[in-house]
Amino acid sequence: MEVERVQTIASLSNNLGTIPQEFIRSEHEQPGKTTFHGPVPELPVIDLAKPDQYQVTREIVEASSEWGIFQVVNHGIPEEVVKEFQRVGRHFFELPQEEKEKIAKQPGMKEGYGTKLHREPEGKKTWVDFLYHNIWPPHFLNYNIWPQSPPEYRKANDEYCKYLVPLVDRLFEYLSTGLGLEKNVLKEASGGDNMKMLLKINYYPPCPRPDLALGVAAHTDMSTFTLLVPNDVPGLQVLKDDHWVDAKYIPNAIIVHIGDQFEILSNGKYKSVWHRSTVNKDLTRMSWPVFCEPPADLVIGPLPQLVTDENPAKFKTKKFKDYEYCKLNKIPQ
Ligand SMILES: O=C(O)CCC(=O)C(=O)O
Ligand SMILES: [Fe+2]
Repeated sequence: MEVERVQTIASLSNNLGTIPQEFIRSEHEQPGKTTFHGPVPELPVIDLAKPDQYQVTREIVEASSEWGIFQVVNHGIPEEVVKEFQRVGRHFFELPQEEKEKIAKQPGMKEGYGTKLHREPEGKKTWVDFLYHNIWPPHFLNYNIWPQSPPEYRKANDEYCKYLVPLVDRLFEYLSTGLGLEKNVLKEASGGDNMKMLLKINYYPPCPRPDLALGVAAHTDMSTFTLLVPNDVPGLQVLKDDHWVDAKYIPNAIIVHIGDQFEILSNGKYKSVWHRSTVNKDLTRMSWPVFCEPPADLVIGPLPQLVTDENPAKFKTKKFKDYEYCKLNKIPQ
C-alpha cells in the first residue's frame, strides 16, 4: 500500500506556502490561537546531582503532582551519547524514501516507520512521521525493524540504553519513596525486569503554517512514564491550569512525562500530563520519547497501600493491554 508521508507533503507545501486542508486544525486546537502568552511558571527543572537527595525526591513528587512533567539535568547520560543517538535517528529520516519504506509499520504492528493513517475524530491529520521500535529489554528486541543505516545505529542506541536504564531505575525509586513506599515498589508494580521500553522518533518537517497545524495532537501518554530528548527546535506544549504553555528547551535536559499508568498506580497523586507538539516554519523538529510500559498481561490498578476508606480507588484495575486497547480505540476505560 502506498502511503503518503508528511515529509513528502512538506516538501511540496513549502513551495506553495500553504498546507492541505486536512492538516488545518479546528480553531480550538490551532496553536496560533490557543498558545498562552501570559506570565506562567516554567516547567520544573530538577537537578539530580543535588547533594540533598531527599530534596530531589520532594521536588520530583511536587512536579509530578502539580504538573505531571519536569525536566531533569545532571542525569548521568553523557552529552555525546545523546548527540550520537540523535544523529543516527536523524540520519534514518534523511535516507531516500524507498530506504525508509523497507521498515514501514505493517497494520496491527506497533513497531516500524510510519505516518498516522487514521484521521482523528474531527477528521484532521498531524504534521509528523515517526519510527517506533523497542529498545529494552534486550531479549525483546527485533532488530529486523531497526534501521540498517547508518551502520552505527544499533551501537548508538545500545549506548543510550546503557545510561537510560539506570536513570529510569533511579526515577522509579524517587517516585516510589515519594509515595511513602519502599523504593522498589513502583518498579515491581510496573513489571520489574520485564518492563518494556519503546522508543519513538518523531520527525516534524518544516511547515509553512505552524500557526494552523499540530505535530502531535493533545494527549496523555499511556506509559508509566516517558523520558524524552528533543532536538534544539522548541515545540513541546503542556496544558497547565487550562493554558497551553511552551516547554523551554534546556540543552542536555531530559523531559520526564508522567503517563497514565503512574497516575493509576499512585491513585491520582501523580498526574498524567496533557501535552501536544507544535511545528516550525523553517526547521525540522525531532523528538525521541522512550515510553516505559508494563508487560501486556500485567494487571495495573491503584496500589493497595494507597487506597483507604478516605481515599478510595479512583481508577479501575485492568491488564495493560486492555487499557491500551480502550485508549487506542477511544473506548471509555
Ligand atoms: O515531540 C514532543 O515533544 C512530544 C511528542 C509526544 O508527546 C509523543 O510522541 O507522545
Ligand atoms: Fe506524548
